[in-house]
Amino acid sequence: MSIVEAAPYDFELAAPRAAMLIIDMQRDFLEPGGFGDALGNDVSLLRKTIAPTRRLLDAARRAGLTIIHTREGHRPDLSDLPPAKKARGRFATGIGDAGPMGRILVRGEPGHDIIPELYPLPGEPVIDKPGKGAFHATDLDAILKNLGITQLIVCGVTTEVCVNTSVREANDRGYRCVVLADCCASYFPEFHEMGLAMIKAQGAIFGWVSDSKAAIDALTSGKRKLASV
Ligand code: C5J
Repeated sequence: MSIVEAAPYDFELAAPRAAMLIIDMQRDFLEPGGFGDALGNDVSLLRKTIAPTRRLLDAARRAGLTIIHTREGHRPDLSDLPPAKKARGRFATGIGDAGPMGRILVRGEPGHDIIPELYPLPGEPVIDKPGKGAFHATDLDAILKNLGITQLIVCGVTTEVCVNTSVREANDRGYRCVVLADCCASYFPEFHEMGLAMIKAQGAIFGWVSDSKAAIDALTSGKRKLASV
């Protein structure tokens, strides 16, 4: 057992039962010319997460942690895209339409793929999710249960949308989640702060909040604890 210094109190990490969950670090959200950029967002706010997430990913891979990536997107025929989601925002260019990096949030298109800096290694599961939550209409829960995973170290974008939704879903399914503040981001910095505050409020009502350094310390030479969780 290792200790991850976290708020509202230390997170007791059991590495053999922990997975790193990297949410939606896709070109459509993080790169100029993607879906996020087309909506008028400043993607540099999200790109700040790449370096710390990469450092943690390297440490997690060295420690033999299970690594799971997610991508938000839809089938090319859009049969899994609810009309309500397609219509939301009344955007001139929306999900399924042609964008600078191919059809927006459509599986198989360049913009839908994970950014090269964090690209999955062969064997690391990639969960294609049609919704904001990583558990909705996916096999993530089955994969985690079959691997004996009970704890999630969560990174990704955006803090208040897909990260928050996924952490709430995970919490309801009995997983302990620690969300790393510098490995998550929002196009709206105040939503990032509030998204994290909501997770750790009321004695970790949905989970814990920490950072990449504390997680890397725990995975390498971190403080040890003898008790079991
Ligand atoms: C959004 C996400 N914000 N990955 N997706 O539409 O947070």
